[in-house]
Amino acid sequence: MTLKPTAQDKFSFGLWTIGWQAQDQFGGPTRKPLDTVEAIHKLAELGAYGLTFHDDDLFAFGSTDVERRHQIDRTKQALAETGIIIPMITTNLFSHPVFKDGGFTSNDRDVRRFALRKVLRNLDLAAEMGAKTFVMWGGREGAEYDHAKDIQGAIARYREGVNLLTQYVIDRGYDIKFAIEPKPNEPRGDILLPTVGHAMAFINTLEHPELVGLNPETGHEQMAGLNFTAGIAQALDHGKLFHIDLNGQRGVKFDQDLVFGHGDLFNAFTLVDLLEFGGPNGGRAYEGPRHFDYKPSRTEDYEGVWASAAANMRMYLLLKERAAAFRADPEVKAALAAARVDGVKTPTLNPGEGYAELLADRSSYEDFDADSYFNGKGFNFVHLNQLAVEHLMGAR
Ligand code: GLT
Ligand code: MN
Ligand code: MN
Repeated sequence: MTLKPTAQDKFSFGLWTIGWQAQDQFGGPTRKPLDTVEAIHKLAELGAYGLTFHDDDLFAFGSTDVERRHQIDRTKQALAETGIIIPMITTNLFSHPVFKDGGFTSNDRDVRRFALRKVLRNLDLAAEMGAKTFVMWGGREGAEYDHAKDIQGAIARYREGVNLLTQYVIDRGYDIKFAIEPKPNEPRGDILLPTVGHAMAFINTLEHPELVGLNPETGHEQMAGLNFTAGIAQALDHGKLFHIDLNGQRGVKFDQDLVFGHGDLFNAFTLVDLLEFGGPNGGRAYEGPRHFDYKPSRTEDYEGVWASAAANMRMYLLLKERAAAFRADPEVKAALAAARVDGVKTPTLNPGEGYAELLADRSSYEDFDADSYFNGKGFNFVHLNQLAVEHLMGAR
C-alpha cells in the first residue's frame, strides 16, 4: 500500500478550509486570502482529486453577474488544466447578516424566500460544475432561546424548503442529490437537526427522501459526545451516507476542525476501518469522496496550511494501512471469532419462525440457563480491543 495520495483515493477539500484566513471570535485573520486557481493547482500537486466550495467562497456575496462569471470561468480553466473535479457544492446561508436567524427557518419570511432563491441559483451552478452532491449545513438554523423559535414550525419550514429543492432538481433533470450536515451547536446555541439520528428521522418525512441523505462531520458528532463510527455505520445501514466530512475533535468542546486523526485517533481508526473494510462482504462500505473539512490552525502560515492539507491525506492512508493489517492478522481473526462478532449477523428467529414457535421453544426460555452468564461466558472484547490498539500503534 502506498502513502502517496492519488485520484483513486478520492480526497477532496473545501475551498473554505485551505482558504480560511484564520479569523476567530478573538482576533482577525493571520493569513492573506487564497486564490482559487492557486488552490486548485496546489491540491492537484498534493494528490487530491476534488475541490468543493460555497457560492460565497468563489465570488463575494452580492457579486455582479460579470464578476461571478469571471470567477466561475477561471475556476473551470484551472480544473481543466489539473484534472481536479468538483464533487460537491454547498450554499452559504450563514455568514451574511441577513441570515442571523437562519435561512430556511428564519422567523422572517422574506429571508426564507431569499435563502431559497440563493440556493436555487447555486443549484444551477452545481449542475454547471458537474457536482453530484449538494451539501446543506444549517449552521444558523436554530436558536439561543427556547421561546424564540417554534421548533415544530421551523422544522415544517425546513421540510418545505427541502421539498422545493428536490422538486427543482427533478424538474431540471439535474443529477444531484442532497446531503444534510448535522451539528449540535455553534454558531447557534442549539442547531436544528443536531445529530445524524435527528437528520435521518427528518429525511423520512420529506417528499423525496431518496434524493436526500447525510454529510456527517467527524467533529460534529463528537461535539455531542457521540461515537462517529457508530453513527456512520447506522447511516450506511439506512443507505444515507451520501458524503462525509473528515476532521479531528478532542472531546466535547467548541468545533475544533483539526486535521483528520489529530483528535480522537482511535475513533478515526475505526472509521477508516469501517469505510474501507466494512462492506457486507468485507470490501469498501463507502465509495464517495473522502472530504476533509478542517481548519488549518491560526498559528500556521501557508507553508503550514499545505503541510496540514497533506497531513489529512497521509493520516487517512496510514489508518487505512493499519486497518488492513488489523483485518489480515490471524490473531485478530481468532479474537473476532472468540468475541463472536459475526454472531450478530445471524437472525434471532429461525426461517419462518414467529412468536408462536418462539413461545413453544422451551430451550429459549424455560430450559435456558441465564445464570450461566454469571461468573462465566465472557465476551473477550477487551483482548480484541488491545489487538486493535496495538495495530494502531504499529506495535504488531
Ligand atoms: C462551515 C461548517 C462546515 C460545513 C461547511 C458547509 S461550512 O465551514 O463549519 O462544517 O461543512 O456548509
Ligand atoms: Mn466542524
Ligand atoms: Mn463540515
